[in-house]
Amino acid sequence: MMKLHWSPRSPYVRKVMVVAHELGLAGQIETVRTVVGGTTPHLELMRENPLGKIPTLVLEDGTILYDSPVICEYLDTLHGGEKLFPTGSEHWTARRRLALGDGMLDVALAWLGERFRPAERQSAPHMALWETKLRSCVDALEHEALEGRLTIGHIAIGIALSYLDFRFGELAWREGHPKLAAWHEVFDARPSVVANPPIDDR
Ligand SMILES: N[C@@H](CCC(=O)N[C@@H](CS)C(=O)NCC(=O)O)C(=O)O
Repeated sequence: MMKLHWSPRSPYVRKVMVVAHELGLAGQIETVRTVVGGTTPHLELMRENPLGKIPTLVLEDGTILYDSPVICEYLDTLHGGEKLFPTGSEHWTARRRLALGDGMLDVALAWLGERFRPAERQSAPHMALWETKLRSCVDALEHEALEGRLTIGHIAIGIALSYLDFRFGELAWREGHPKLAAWHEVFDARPSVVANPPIDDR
């Protein structure tokens, strides 16, 4: 078994788990609930991943892999079917979309962290900037042709939009984005996505 440092709150972990399910590999992964975040360093995790971040994957031979794009790409080497990281011209589109979805998560997590700070120490200009960026991403995504076969780019974007639902419902990102909303509804119903719901467990 591989061991995955895991949390039901982490969208990066969720992306890895959706990939594992899509590829039929979920049964080969033991998930270990690992609590990170806040200001307390997770010293034990840091021995495996000096960044102290999840997801971190430990292979059977002790090899350690992070971050989530690296783990997803590794899992994609473990099967003989159609690849989530395509080759040829599709490769760069999938990669760029992966960067876009992950970038949205990076912005959303920065914003979420700011919200957890005492109100008097929160930076309104930063929060306004992060909101503008997320809205810009959703606007751009409305014009992405996301139809077609599933790639890692689709999974990253689908997970990022679901994370907006989970933590930033007030953004109401579907408003004015009917194509994207319709695409996401189908994504959200995939068994791999349904099997890995985000849960705020503390
Ligand atoms: N680029 C990383 C981001 C991972 C990440 O930031 N994970 C969060 C949890 S959602 C984390 O571990 N935060 C703890 C910390 O930054 O100290 C990836 O794609 O895996």
